[in-house]
Amino acid sequence: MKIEQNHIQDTNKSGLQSHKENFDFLANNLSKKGANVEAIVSKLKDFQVAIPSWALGAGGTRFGRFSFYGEPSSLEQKIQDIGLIHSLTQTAGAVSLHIPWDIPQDYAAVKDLANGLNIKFDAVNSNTFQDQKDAKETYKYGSLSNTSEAVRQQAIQHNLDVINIGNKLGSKSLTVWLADGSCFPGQTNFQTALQHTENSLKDIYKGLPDDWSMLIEYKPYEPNFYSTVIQDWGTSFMLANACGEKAYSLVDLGHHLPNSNIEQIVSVLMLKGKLGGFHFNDSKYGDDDLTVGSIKPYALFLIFNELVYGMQNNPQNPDLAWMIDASHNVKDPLEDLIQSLEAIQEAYAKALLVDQAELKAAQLNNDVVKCQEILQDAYRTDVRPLLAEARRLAGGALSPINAYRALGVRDTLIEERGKHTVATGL
Ligand code: AOS
Ligand code: ZN
Ligand code: ZN
Repeated sequence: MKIEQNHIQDTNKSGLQSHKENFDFLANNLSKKGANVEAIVSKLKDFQVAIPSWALGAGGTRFGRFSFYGEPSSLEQKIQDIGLIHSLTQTAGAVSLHIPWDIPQDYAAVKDLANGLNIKFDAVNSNTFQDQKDAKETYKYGSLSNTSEAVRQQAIQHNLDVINIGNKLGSKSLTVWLADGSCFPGQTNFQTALQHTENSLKDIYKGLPDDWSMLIEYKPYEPNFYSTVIQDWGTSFMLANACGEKAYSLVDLGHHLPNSNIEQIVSVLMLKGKLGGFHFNDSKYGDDDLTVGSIKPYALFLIFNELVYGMQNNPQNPDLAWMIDASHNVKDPLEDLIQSLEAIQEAYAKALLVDQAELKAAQLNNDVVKCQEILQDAYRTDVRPLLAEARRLAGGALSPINAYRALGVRDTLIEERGKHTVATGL
């Protein structure tokens, strides 16, 4: 299935007049406050977030998995699904592949397909947290940190293979997330595990093309429940520094202990030029991978406020690889992704509304109340007409969810692919 431009325009028709009124009203008010509305809308239009190939099927837990029907069963179908949400939102112009779940059979065909849908290949993800079919060594007791040299070599080689695959598709970064750690005190030697990990990462780094970056993800626990080798941003930052200038930390919103000040982590990493990638999701308890903005939208806004500040003030930090890293048990995965994209754009738009000069002046005066007023005034603004306008200008839907339903996308996918489908991957 492909969504044609004229179908999107048809679904937009009935809402166009009221959108125009809402947008003009908001734009007027914001302009009076000194905001450059045109610049904000154009920034929203340019902001693209990668969709990971594992987010397109219904998720699940060890307690069960319920199909949503019509799920993609090949890499081509996954890219087609991203094409569908991209045509409606104009925000999902990239895919992040997971190897070995998504090894292309025919590279030229996969590239052509993505090209035709305006989808780029973002970071490629390696997988050393599962044993692969016919693999000689097992990752049961770790991969890059394993006490066995043969296991470490196999995991290093896998990462080099992933770089090679990504290179053929035009990717420019490798994301390394390790499940390595221990479940019980005494099970591993912390120092040895970290040292092995550092050396292994350095070996992978040696195989990184010049124009590539390596993104090192951290996570405090799960699947290991006592210790994780790369447990926090400090460890990831240290490893990135040890590897070299093309290595960066990657922040996943779900990978922090409760109440961590993620916006401060983002800010420090950007100051040091070491924030390379970002995984969006939301959570109540741990790495819940819920829809972005569904639980803590204010925290998301505060994080975006630091991201925007960093993008404007930290030329030492590279452009970030943005990705949604979510999974869901009870929603249509495509609707879930549309909601996540909307929440990301909303937080970004609100952060763009913060008057940085005014905030700085209030900070210099130690006017604590004023500082809070400035942030909350931006946060409380209903920016949805700005998002809709950015989408409209780019040829997308005024309301992607409504259009998705009106166009009967899921029903068509079920017709095409059948009811009893199982997506590959997680
Ligand atoms: C795992 O918790 C991490 O968030 C990874 O980024 C990602 O979810 C994993 O690589 C998926 O396979
Ligand atoms: Zn992640
Ligand atoms: Zn995660």
